[in-house]
Amino acid sequence: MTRSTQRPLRALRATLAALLATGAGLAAAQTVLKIGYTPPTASHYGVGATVFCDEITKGTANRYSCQHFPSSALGGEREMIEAVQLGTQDLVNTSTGPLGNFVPETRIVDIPFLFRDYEHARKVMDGPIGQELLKKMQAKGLVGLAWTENGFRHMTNSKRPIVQATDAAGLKLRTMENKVHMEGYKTFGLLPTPMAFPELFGALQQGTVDGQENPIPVILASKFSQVQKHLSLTGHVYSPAVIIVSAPVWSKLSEADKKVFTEAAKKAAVAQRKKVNDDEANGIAQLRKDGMQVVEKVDGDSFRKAVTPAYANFAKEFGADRIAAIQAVQ
Ligand code: EAX
Repeated sequence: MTRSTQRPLRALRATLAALLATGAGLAAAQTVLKIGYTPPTASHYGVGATVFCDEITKGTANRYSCQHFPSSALGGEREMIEAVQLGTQDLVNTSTGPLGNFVPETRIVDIPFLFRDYEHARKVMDGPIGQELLKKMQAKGLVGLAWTENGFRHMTNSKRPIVQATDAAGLKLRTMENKVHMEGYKTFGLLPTPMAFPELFGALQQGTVDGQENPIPVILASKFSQVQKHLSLTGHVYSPAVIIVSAPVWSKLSEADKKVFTEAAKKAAVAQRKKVNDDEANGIAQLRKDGMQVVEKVDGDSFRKAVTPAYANFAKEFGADRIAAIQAVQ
């Protein structure tokens, strides 16, 4: 090699070294992850997502942070789960509404009147059954970090107070894109109309549907009192939620960072559930103030009786033993 070819080589080496240094600098710089959810920032989802993001920022010494996309800014829950599966969205805090279309095993927790109360539901989701379902998501390219919470769902409508199942009969009710819900609600005589959440407010306003069902925190945060007169505390189904991270993001994390993310999601769940508790405790008075007529004493047995025949199909789909195992959790 002559002197004249060595000099450009040395220069090239220096440039490469400089480039590598910049690359290393980039790797240590902040990665901003996109997290989406359908209700606004002030909702239980926003509370959970905020805790999650604060924790990962702290736990990774600023290497990771979040950009929030509340209020369906990235679309409905089905679209967001799909985007996380594709890796074009990093994180979602979503209900299980459309999740069964991706991970069919999770549908079991969407069975109406499966859970007795919040204590029961949270125990199942945090226990072996819920943790097993989180693992099932991995096979579908969805990394479920922890079960957060949407809450027990209650019916609202523009037509009449619902006290018993026969009052619900004939109402056109928006449902999530969830087969198990739809099958269950048909037994109440409702006409289930699946629709993505971002379209719901407009559909209620225009009367495309008579009603919808959602937990108190969603009814509050989405201001459904502006477009619905009647609220009945039917609590006909528990609506779990989950923080999911995309596989491309997950696979880049070190073991230590994975632990930070998982612990962050668990803390988010605690905060999100606390907000659900607070909204359940204070929200009904607020909704009354906002003009809703509230039926607190619903004839729950009339709904439970109506849905009993559908349990034969649920047993066929999920296994009677698995349903019984959830019911048996004390
Ligand atoms: O997760 O679609 C729904 O009704 C959900 O409950 C809402 O998006 C919050």
